[in-house]
Amino acid sequence: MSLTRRKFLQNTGMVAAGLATGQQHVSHLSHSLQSRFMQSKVNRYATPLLDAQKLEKFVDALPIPPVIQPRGKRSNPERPSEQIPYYRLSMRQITAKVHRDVKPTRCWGFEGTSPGPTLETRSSQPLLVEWANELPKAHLLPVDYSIHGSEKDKPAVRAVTHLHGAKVPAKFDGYPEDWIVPGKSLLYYYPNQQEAAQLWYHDHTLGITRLNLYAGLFGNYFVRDSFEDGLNLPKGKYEIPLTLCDRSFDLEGQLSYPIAPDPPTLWIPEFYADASLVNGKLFPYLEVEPRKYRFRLLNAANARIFRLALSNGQEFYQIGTDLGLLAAPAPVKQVLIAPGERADLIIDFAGHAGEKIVLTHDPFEIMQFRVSKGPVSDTSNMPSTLRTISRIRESDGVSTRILTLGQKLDDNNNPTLMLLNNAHWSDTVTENPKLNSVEIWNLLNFTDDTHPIHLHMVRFQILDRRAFEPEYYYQGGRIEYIGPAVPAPPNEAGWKDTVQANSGAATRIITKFAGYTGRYVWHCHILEHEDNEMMRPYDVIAP
Ligand SMILES: [Cu+2]
Repeated sequence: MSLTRRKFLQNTGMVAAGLATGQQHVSHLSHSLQSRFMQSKVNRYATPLLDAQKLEKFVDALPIPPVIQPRGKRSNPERPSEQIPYYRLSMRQITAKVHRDVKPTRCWGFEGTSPGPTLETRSSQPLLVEWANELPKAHLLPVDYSIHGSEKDKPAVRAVTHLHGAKVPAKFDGYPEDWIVPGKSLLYYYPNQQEAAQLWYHDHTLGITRLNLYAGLFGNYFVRDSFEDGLNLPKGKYEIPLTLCDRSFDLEGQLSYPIAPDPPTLWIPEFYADASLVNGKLFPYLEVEPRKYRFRLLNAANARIFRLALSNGQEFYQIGTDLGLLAAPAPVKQVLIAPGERADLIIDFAGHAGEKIVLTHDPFEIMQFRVSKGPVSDTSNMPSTLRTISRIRESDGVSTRILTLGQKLDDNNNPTLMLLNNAHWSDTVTENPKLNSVEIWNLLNFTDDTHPIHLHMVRFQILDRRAFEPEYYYQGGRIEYIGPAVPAPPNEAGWKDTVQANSGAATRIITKFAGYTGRYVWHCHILEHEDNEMMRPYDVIAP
């Protein structure tokens, strides 16, 4: 335990209390405290900020990241006689134009763009990616050396890429400690033995993931399959990726990330800004035809949960979740998408020829759709049933793990770190499911935040969410439910890899640990939380 951590524990009396009850470290931050915290410690920027809301909106066309082509073929590490596509994606410092009236922004991207290029592949088509760190030696953003894994003896610039949603052998998963320095690269093998889905690649370096993603290190990776092809969903120029993240800029157009001013930590508990980039642009517009479009949404923000709707109140359809299609389209008027999650949407602009429709997040405008006059012919289809999703039966679960989501506070009730099951990253592994076993994980959230919890390697289903009384748990480890078990709504009833675990609720997920044995991680996808201990290794062990 570092001195810093011990000091916090002693300051808050958590060491003694913890020994007495076994339930230490789990604390509850009230809304008023949280807002006081936000005012007192957050929003500290080194330089004045650009008021992005004052920029002229909808003056830049929505960029679509290019699709990357393989550089050639190389041997499959599993079957050396087979030649498979080989890609190379290099991380470099670049400049980007985020808006017509904002000066060019220094950021980090892959192959010269942020978001990086989109990788398109097919189910069961294995491939290799060489992730090359060609970044400069100095970080773009202030590094907090008091965070675990990010101490002064580590080089400031480190990177390791994880393919979110991929079922891959552990050594190619982008383990947070497998980072490399500028000038080095990692050759990763992706079997793609999984169904069609929107995956995404992003940095996962221990202690600085929030900074590396903020700088721009992420991109999309689509797995396609013949089943999905057969549905005749909108495709080609009618299928558009929308990658969202919020950012702050200084008056020179440079990325600005706030720091807490009090030593010893620069860490802030969550990053929020009131302007959002879509595919790297602020307030872009997209010209569309009066017909159906398929939008592949990705929330790549550090902490922002987007509540997306259309300005005309129009209904649209969610047809897929993190790991592929739902059983049937779910009609929605808004969609709530947390960091790490994906949403596959169909919006039908037929009947709206000539209109301008804005995609909104609560009171904020995100982007504009300009519907052309038409008429057009639309031969695409949105079937009323999409596919069969067999539910994993609760009775197949060999065990239920109770896992707490908590935080530690300092004397002033400011969060100092976030914890899963009261354990630190470096503590002994406690989650060790057997390969091909089914487990239920019951996530008890003792904080005021929704935590998007992500498990690597597996796909899971949401069983239910249910309010519980924290006091009973503090006092005796008893889960006292105080509300009905609410099953996942239709638009969450598919295969997931990230789940919104809401405040005061027990969120139960069920999964079969199919795939590979080895060491993976599970963590909160609020990147400030993930970097400050809300991440744990887990082992899939041989049965
Ligand atoms: Cu969290």
